[in-house]
Amino acid sequence: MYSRRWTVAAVVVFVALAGLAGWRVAAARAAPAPAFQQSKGPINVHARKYSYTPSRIEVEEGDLVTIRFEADDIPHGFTIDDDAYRISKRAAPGHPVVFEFRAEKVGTFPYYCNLAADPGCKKMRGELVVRRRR
Ligand SMILES: [Cu+2]
Repeated sequence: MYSRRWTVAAVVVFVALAGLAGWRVAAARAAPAPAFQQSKGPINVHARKYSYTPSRIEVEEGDLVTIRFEADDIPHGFTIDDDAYRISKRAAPGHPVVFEFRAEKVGTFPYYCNLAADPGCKKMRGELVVRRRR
């Protein structure tokens, strides 16, 4: 009769082998593409009363994302509240901010303007979509 310890060990070995096999298959399929995509140049995001252009940013998992954030009329913010993406940037007209991050978490993450000077800013919404890499 197998002890509980051996059962656990067998499961660990199985998971490790399955993971390794899966990784090999994925690596072969992905052939020339690097595991992490380099930045494709900045994504320009404009903010003006009271919206973002674009209001949807789509990237792929693993991308190094560079955003150039520019306010066209009054100061605006670009904030994402998430454990994976803690971003809070502020741009004033004529003073764009450029920042980058690694898109490590798949999902849809809202961004918004957190500046309180103009109450209309509360309406500003966009979404960052990080697609799973195939
Ligand atoms: Cu704003």
